[in-house]
Amino acid sequence: MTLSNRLTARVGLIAAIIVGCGMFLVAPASAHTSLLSSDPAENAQVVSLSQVTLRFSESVQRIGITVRVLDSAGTAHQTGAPQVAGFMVTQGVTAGLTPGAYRTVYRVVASDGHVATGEVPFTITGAIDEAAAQAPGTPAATAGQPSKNGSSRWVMVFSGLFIGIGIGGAMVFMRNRRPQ
Ligand SMILES: [Cu+2]
Repeated sequence: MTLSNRLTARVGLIAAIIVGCGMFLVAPASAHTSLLSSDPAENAQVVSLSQVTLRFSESVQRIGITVRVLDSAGTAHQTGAPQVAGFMVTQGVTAGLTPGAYRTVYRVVASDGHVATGEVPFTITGAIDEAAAQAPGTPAATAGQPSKNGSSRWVMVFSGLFIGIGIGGAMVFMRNRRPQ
C-alpha cells in the first residue's frame, strides 16, 4: 500500500464519519415521532369507550401500525384496523366493555421509518348507577384514589414540617433577641 492510497483511505474514513455524524444530528430532530396526546388520556377515567385516539408529533405511516386495547388480564378488545390520518391514529374497540383497568398499547412507524412504541393506562368506570351497584373495592371504583390520598397526605406532612420549622425558627429568634 502506497502512502497516497493510505491517505485516500484515511480521508475517505474521515469524510464518512463527518457525514454519518451529520445525519445522526439532523435525523432525530426532524423525524422522530412521539405521542403528544391521547383519548383516553393517561390515567383518565372514562364512563365508556367506543374508540381510542392517539396524536403524534409527526405523521405516521399507514403500514406497521398496531393499536391494542388490553384489559388487566391482557385480553385484547380492539376491533377493526387502525385508521391513520396524518398525525392521528384512531382505533375502534368492542362495544360494552366492562368497567376496570385498561391500557392502549401502540406501535407506529414514523415517516422516517423509526418505530415508536408505548402504552397509555386508563380506567373505564361505567355509568354512575352501574358503579354504585358494584361491590366496593373493584378496580373501577378505587383506581386513581390512592395516589390522590397519597399526595394530600404528603402535602400535610410537608405543611407540618414547614410550620414546625417556622415555629422553631421564631423561638430561636426570640431567644436570641431576649438578652439585648
Ligand atoms: Cu426518527
